[in-house]
Amino acid sequence: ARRAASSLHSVPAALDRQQELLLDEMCLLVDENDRQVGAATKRRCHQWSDGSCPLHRAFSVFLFDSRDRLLLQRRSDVKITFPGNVTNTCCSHPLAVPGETEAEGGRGVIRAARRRLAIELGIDPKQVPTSAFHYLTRMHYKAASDGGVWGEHEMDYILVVRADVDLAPNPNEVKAVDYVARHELTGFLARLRADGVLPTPWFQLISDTWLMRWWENLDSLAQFEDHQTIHRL
Ligand code: DMA
Ligand code: MN
Repeated sequence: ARRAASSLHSVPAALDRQQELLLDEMCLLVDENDRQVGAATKRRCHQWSDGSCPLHRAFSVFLFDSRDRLLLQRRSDVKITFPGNVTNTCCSHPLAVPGETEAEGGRGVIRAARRRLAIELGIDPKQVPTSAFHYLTRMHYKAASDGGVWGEHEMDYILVVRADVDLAPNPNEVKAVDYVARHELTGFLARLRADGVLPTPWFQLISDTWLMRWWENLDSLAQFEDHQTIHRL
């Protein structure tokens, strides 16, 4: 006989096999001043307990095309943290591998960003040369994901990229992509919210704090580059 539907509630959701393998990646542990203090698995870095998890380095890419549209993604339903949420173009972590640990000028996170733009969205790294990146600033924030099992506690480098790219989204990572014009963003997010699709907490924080000012000044982003301040949000 089939089990009663109510028993589903007591069965923890199995992790997606591909996403589970990625939990073995080694992320970079940093202190509150973004000095590297070690490395730990992606699993360990995102295990939420007592209202926190280990602080690690991360990046958030905002890609704008030549028509000044922002590329947004919806996270796949098998992502371990914030599945199904709408968010900026691409987010991930620099790893404990040669090149990606380099803090100077954001060079390590830019390398990691080009790697993940290819993995998540199928963007050829040649279409996003290092020279197309602007490392603007850093944000230190913390957020629990649903269920209180997983969460984020990151030193997040914010990277703006200006490029026209060809997309081939990886369905294990991304379930939808959209280019959105500046005047469309509020309505676009409101329509998704009405359908139960939430923004990620970091995208919400960055949008609330800076996004429109950058978006209005895409041709003069250098004025927003601040590699000294760490914003605590
Ligand atoms: C982690 O993003 C980085 C930020 C800024 C939240 P993620 O959960 O999308 O990482 P990954 O793509 O490596 O799973
Ligand atoms: Mn993280």
